[in-house]
This record gives sequence, C-alpha cells and structure tokens, in this order.
Amino acid sequence: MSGSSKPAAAAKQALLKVFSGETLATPPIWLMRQAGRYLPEYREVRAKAGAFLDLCFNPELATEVTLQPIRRYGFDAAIIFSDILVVPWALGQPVRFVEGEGPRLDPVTTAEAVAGLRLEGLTERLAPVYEAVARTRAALPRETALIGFCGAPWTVATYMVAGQGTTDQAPARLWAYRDRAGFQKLIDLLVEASVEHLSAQIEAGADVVQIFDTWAGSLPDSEFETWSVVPTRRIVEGLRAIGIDTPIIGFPRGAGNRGGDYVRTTGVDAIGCDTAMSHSTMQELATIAAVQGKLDPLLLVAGGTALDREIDLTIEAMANHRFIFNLGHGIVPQTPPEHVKQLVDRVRRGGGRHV
Ligand code: 1CP
Repeated sequence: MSGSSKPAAAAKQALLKVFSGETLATPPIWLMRQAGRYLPEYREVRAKAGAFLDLCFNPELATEVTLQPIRRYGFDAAIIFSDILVVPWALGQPVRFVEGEGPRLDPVTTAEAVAGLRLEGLTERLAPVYEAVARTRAALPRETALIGFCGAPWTVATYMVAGQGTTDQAPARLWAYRDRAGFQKLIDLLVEASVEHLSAQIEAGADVVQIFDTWAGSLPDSEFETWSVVPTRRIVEGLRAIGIDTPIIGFPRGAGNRGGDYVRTTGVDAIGCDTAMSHSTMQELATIAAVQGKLDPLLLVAGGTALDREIDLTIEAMANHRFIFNLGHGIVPQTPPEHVKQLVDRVRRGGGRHV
C-alpha cells in the first residue's frame, strides 16, 4: 500500500519520522518528567489525588496530568504519567512514596524473596495504567506521539534491593557480585515483567516506548554488559518475537563511550543521551540509531542566555542527523514553567539562526 493512499488525517507523527530515518529541519521535542511538580496545575491535581501511587492508578487523573504539558507547550510527544516502580508493586513488593523523601520498598535481597514475587496477573493489576494510556491516546492530537515506558531491569532492581533511591546503587551491585545466580533470578523476572508491561501499553495505544536505565552508569564494563545491555536486548527481542515493531528508545544514563555497543547489541531504535555525552559522540551514534537528548536540566532552571546558547549549540551540532530534542535527565521541580516555553519556542524557530 502506498503512503499517499492513506487519509491526510493519518499524517505521520514527527517522532515516528525520525525513527524511520528522516532528518527533520526542526527536531521533534519532548522532555523527560514533562508532567510534574514544576507545573502548578500538576500540583493541584496531585493534592486532590492524595498519595502518588493513587494518582498513577487513577486513569482519569493520570490522563489529565499527562495532557497538561501538551496543552501548555504543544510537545511532539506525551509520556504516560506513571512510574517505573509500579512494576515491583504489581509483582507483590510493597511500594510507597514518602512525601519529600521518595520511594520506599520492603527490600528484596535473596533468591527466596524473588521466588515469592508473582508475575502472574501483572497486567491485570496494572490495568489502570493501560486505561490511562487508552484515554490519553484518544484525547491527544493525532500528530502528538504517546510514549509508554518501563524501567530497565537493572535500574528497577536497584530500588527493589535497596528499598529506596541510593547515590551509588551499592546494595544491588554487592548482591550481583556476591551471588550472581540469585541476582540473575531477579533480573530474569524483571525482563519478563517488562515485556508484559510494555506490550500492554502498546496494545492500549502507546506509539513509542522508552526503557529508562537511569543507573546504568554505576556499572563497570562487564557488569554493564551483563545487567544493562543483555536484559535490555532480551526485552527488545521479547517484544519483536510477539510481532511488535513499535519504536523503542533506550536511555542508558551514564553509558558514556559504551553507547555504540549498547545500541548495536540491544537493537533499540533510539538512544537517550545524558548531559555528559558530547555532540560528536551523539553525531556518531546518529549513524546507527535515532538520538535523543541531552540538555542539562539545570539550564532550564537558569534560563536566560545560558539556556539559549546551549540550545543553539545542540541544534547546530545535530542538524542533518536523526535527532529528538530532550533533556539529559528529568525536569527538576524548581524549573520555572516560562523557561520551558523559552526552550520550545527557540527549538521550533531553529535556534538563534534567525534572530
Ligand atoms: O510527588 C510527586 O509528584 C513525585 C515525583 C514523581 C513523579 C512526577 C515520581 C516519584 N515519579 C514521577 C513520574 C515519573 N517517573 C514519570 C512520569 C512521566 C514524565 O516523565 O512526565 C516517569 C517517566 C518516571 C520514571 C522514573 N521514576 C525513573 C526513571 C527516570 C529518571 O528520572 O531517572 C526513576 C528512577 C523513578 C523513581 C522515582 N519515582 C519518583 C521519584 C522521586 C523517583 C526517584 C527516586 C530516587 O532515586 O531517589
């Protein structure tokens, strides 16, 4: 079937064009954590919803907060409002979010504890997430892509083992060194859970999915291969094996010069780059995959000419490459919403070229 026979309303989303190899004059833009505490309208809904997980599991409110940044800024993609820790919750591990502190989980530290978790029924328990995906897809403009997501097994495991966020991921790293077979059982379970969770989001209407490996950078080479690259490859293969050809973005934060290996071995369609990644490395990566990133989230706090300058450098460096504009990590709560507007306007104008 030729593309031209399709109705005009089915015009391809900018994000999907980049995945199919096009380089666009204006890169598509969305931002990690684009829904969240920096937006007053989010804080209002959050106060109404009560606990953070109650918001994640309320399809109506989760849809509303997913749409808020689209209404304000017209991003090229929405990312479903949820969290990577809904997966351990659905596996049966108690998870709660303590106000002002972050996630708290009852730590899983032995193979016996892993055996006590249950994969069966996972997608039933996460049904409110898929309902939010379906509602959001129905409400979004057609040209806006909807992104589903999960945490990479390694990153999710770091929270499951430590019971909270850590600066060095020491509990998971130590378990992996001391008892590879036991830790592997946890990773295997998370690979299966991730395939189920992503395929259910895709079935509900996600156009693209992203795998967040926020803590990939704490792993030395051989461990990076074993715990970040291989499990991510198994998720990609698992989705492809059931006939899913939806584009997949991998975000191995801190991967550094291992990004090329990561792309080639995992088979992801795009790589998310963190703030430390150089433009020249991103240009190289763009020869084998689409590339997303990498503005420093603190520039969005600072605003002004510092923000403009970095936007221009990135746009210039990534012109004529398969590029999606994003941050190197999530928006921080103290970001002034008008700086996000400054960013979107400038990217859409093509940087400072016409100023
Ligand atoms: O009260 C609140 O509003 C809590 C803040 C918050 C928000 C807005 C949390 C708790 N999660 C979220 C939403 C969220 N989390 C999204 C929504 C979609 C969007 O981007 O707009 C996404 C994609 C995530 C993913 C996520 N959660 C990651 C991976 C990406 C990243 O930022 O590194 C991680 C590591 C988490 C765990 C988590 N959830 C929440 C917090 C504060 C944390 C980090 C905890 C820590 O390490 O200390």
